[in-house]
Amino acid sequence: MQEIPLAALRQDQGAVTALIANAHARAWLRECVELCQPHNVVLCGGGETERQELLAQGVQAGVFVRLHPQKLPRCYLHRSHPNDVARTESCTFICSPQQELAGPTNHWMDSATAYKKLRGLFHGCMAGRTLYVLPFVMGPPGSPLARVGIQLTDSLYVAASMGIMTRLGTAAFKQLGESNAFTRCLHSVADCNPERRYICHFPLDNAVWSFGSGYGGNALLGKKCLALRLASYLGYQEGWMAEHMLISGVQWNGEKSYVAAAFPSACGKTNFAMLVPPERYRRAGWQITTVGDDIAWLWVDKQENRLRAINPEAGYFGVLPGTNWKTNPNAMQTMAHDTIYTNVALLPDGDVWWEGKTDTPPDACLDWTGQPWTPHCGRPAAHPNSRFTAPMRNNPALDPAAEDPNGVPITAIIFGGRRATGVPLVYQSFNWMHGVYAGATLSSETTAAATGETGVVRRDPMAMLPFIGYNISEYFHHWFAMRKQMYDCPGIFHVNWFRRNEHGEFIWPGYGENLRILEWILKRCSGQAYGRETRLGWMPRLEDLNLADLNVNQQELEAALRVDPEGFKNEILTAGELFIQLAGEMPKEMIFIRELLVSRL
Ligand code: GTP
Ligand code: SPV
Ligand code: MN
Repeated sequence: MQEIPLAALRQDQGAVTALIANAHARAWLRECVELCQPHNVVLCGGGETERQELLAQGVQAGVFVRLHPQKLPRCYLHRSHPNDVARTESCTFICSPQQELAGPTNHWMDSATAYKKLRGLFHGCMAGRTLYVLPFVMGPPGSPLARVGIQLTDSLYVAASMGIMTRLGTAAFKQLGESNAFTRCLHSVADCNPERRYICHFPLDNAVWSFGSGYGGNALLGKKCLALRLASYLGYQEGWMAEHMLISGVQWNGEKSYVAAAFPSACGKTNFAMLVPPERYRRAGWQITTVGDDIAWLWVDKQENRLRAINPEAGYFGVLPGTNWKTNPNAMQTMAHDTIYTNVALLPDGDVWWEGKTDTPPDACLDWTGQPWTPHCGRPAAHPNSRFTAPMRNNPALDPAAEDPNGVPITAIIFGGRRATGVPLVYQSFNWMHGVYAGATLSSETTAAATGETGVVRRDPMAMLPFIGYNISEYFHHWFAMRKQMYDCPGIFHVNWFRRNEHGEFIWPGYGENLRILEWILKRCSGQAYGRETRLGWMPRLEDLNLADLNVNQQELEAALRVDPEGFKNEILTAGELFIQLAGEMPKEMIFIRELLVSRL
């Protein structure tokens, strides 16, 4: 951490040049300092000592509570403002001169209007505060896809979190060189007023201005803002893709395969990426390793014409409720040290708790807002969207290729949603085009990851509805066009772990047991498993799945696998809303596939 003297910055003196080795970055920092008028400017150079220093300062400032030093070494609790606990899609804008670029699914603001409004808000907003300069790289350094960003923020929580989630430090300037091609990320929590909250993306200027929120997806600008919204637009222009996908490695039958899976927010990516195989699979040598748990950048390599992927992030910002030693032991181990816990309950001994961590709740604790809590007080102890922020190097199942600049080859793409009824456990699309249709019409119940009502079924194309940084019809076109670069293409599958029985219980046990479905998926991709042709796609019969040692009601399981004609008809009808929304802009492939679906009814 290094203080940048304001006077030296204004005059662009040698001392500043030595610290910030890029003239464009210096000029932009100077502009932002003039605008925000911070009390002082501090450059974060990266590294462990600095991170500990930031965290210690955060404890002093009341931003962090230090947790039990033996049970949770170097772990901290952060309590957010109670109105700042999730992504706020209503305050998220794509800004461009023409609305055409943002398309029908994004909130749009004219760039000139947005800049004017935001300049007004940012003006003087950091008076008396410290501005942290955070240079970072998304992607393994040296990867052809790696991108540099610089975030300016007045939040210590954001500065500490960016140090976990990205490759943070002055090394970013080495990657950048003299180039002007870095994402300008300006951020202030200000007074955290949801009425004055704006997360504005300027795809044409490679910039993000975020005001009024400290929450992950709104404030850690390398993540959803850069690595999904801006990157998806860049990928569209340059012929690659940025997707809301996990990437995991599967060691099986002496082979190593990689899959990428897109599930909407809080629908199981982290859990699937860190899956621990059931006992019988472990004995047979199966192993799952994690490349990434939230975002994938995918491209087609020019030698083999295969789809490959990297994880642009360096850490996990994962959901806590429901996470425990049974459902996700790798996550529990990952967050056992050097982790920031956000909006969980604090136990009297300095440990933390959230719903689902243990079967029995603690007798008493402080809830996520810091109020005394007891089991029957009628409020949750942790916020439903409470999260952990942990470096990926803590993951005992980190894939050896997680840092490989050349990424990993993708054998299968899996789309999945959270649907209580109607949508079967698994099916395989007939081909790439049909798979793109399945992804484009993906639907899921809303979760606590975004503000608003939860449990409402909505269309969430490719799990990217909140993250497509440009026009959705161009985005679909791009998905179809990507096939043309590939010699062979990954199989595309659809899963639903969340179907419920008449008592409202999940039929499928999920978590580690999801490997049984993944086995069928991988075997389908290598021609080793049977698939029955149904209206929806290729589906396993019960006997095509390995269900040994699995304690599931046979009849319910058959029901979970079934496609009922009424449900299927209803899916086609409700997917029609998307077609209406896109009006005349829907790619013709989508229309043809839909016709084929209808004719199969
Ligand atoms: P984001 O970080 O918001 O993008 O979410 P994610 O897709 O990584 O979701 P995550 O894996 O964190 O899971 C969200 C919630 O779903 C947690 O409460 C999990 O315990 C629960 N969950 C994950 N996998 C399964 C599953 O296979 N079955 C059931 N029933 N619940 C699951
Ligand atoms: C999501 O909501 O999909 C997340 C959490 O992964 S956030 O980074 O806040 O977007
Ligand atoms: Mn996510």
